[in-house]
Amino acid sequence: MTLLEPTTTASVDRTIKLITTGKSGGSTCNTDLAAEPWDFDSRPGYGPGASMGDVIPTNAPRQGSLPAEYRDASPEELDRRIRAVKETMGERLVILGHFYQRSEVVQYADYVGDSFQLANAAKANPKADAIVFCGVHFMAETADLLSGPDQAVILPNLAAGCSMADMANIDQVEECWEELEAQFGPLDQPGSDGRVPVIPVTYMNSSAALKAFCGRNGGIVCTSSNAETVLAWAFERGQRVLFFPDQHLGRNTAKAMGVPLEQMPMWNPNRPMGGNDAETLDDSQVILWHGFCSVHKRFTVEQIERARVEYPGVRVIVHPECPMPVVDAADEYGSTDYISKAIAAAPAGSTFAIGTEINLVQRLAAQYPEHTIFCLDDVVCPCSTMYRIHPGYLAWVLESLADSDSTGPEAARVVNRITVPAADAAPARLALERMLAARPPVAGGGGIVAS
Ligand code: CIZ
Repeated sequence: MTLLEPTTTASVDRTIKLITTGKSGGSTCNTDLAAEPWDFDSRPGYGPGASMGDVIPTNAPRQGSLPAEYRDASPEELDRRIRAVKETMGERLVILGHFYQRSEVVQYADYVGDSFQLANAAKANPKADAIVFCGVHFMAETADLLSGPDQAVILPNLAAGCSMADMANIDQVEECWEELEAQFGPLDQPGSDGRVPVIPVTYMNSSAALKAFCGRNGGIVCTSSNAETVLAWAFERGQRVLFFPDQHLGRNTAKAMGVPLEQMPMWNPNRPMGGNDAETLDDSQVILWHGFCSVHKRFTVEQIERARVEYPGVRVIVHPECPMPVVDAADEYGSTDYISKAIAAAPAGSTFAIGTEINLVQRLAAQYPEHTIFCLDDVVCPCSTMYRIHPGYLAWVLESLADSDSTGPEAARVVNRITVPAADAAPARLALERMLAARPPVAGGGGIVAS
């Protein structure tokens, strides 16, 4: 877990404001990024940024209007109010900040890390009544699964979803499972090799309902740090894997393990049999769900070629949610944790071109001034759902907690609590426990060097 300096010097928000007001060169993927997130709470959609072209589900959680006192407050006033609640609540409050969160919010976080590290931080702080997760919805759900029943996990803005997680919903996955059962016969019956026909594997970036589906059906969860170990676990138990929602993580990982591309058909949930014929499915080893991350989809081989021309000797590291040609063209690929550790371990004067979300890249560049670190994509395009969290929402959820604190728990005003329904919680935890048993966390692990 990285504890960052409490600084806002690395600010994507400030970069965006400078660009959109013409005070500096460069470009952003959307001029709406200069607006405040509450301007988007009354409209359906992911908000400005890399996911804005994605179709938001009709039942996606919506955030009600943020009270004017928080919308109108200056950054200095919000800072004073947030720090006052932190001071009053002490260890009864834990604030978690995801690597991709804006620096103006991350500066208040007690822990900064990836989704699974942060869910574990919630678990490691049993004295905290309130865990405020400055990340996106599935991350808060995971924290709820791992934290105690009396701990409230709070997402400051309910519109902070994840477009990739939304690309696989439980109804679609259950339909897919029925179709696979029609194709392969009972999916819980091992064949002559002792393996069942299909093991479902879900990426951490998925709803708790999908994690529960995996728990109920002999499946498992993976992170971008342990996907190879988890796939190996699944192949020991199954003849093939159904991998959702991110096709790229599934493809990049399985390819590195030697699975031929022609044995990785894509499952399109809008087409019968996912758009495949029986023979293709019979021959498959990994069935890849048609999902992707709109941030990582922006990275291209041309950007890597340009970086190599402009910075001879540059070390290119990309995230495994990037498309396969980008991963193949990079020097290395790995999770956010892998990227952060690779930079921390490099000799001074190294140059890095990084293919992941810009908030993390800018913060790493500020944290390690002895290196040259830049984002492969020179268009500033943050994650649109992380963007929905702003210090104004953080102050609002914290002051609501502090109000309830002074009048007793019976008057609790815990706003934006995220709770996984009881029926899903136990099987979702089972799928997470299988992941931990498949690969107990090892400090420094996680990266795979591309061949
Ligand atoms: O698990 C996470 O937090 C994400 C989004 C990716 C990663 O590599 O850490």
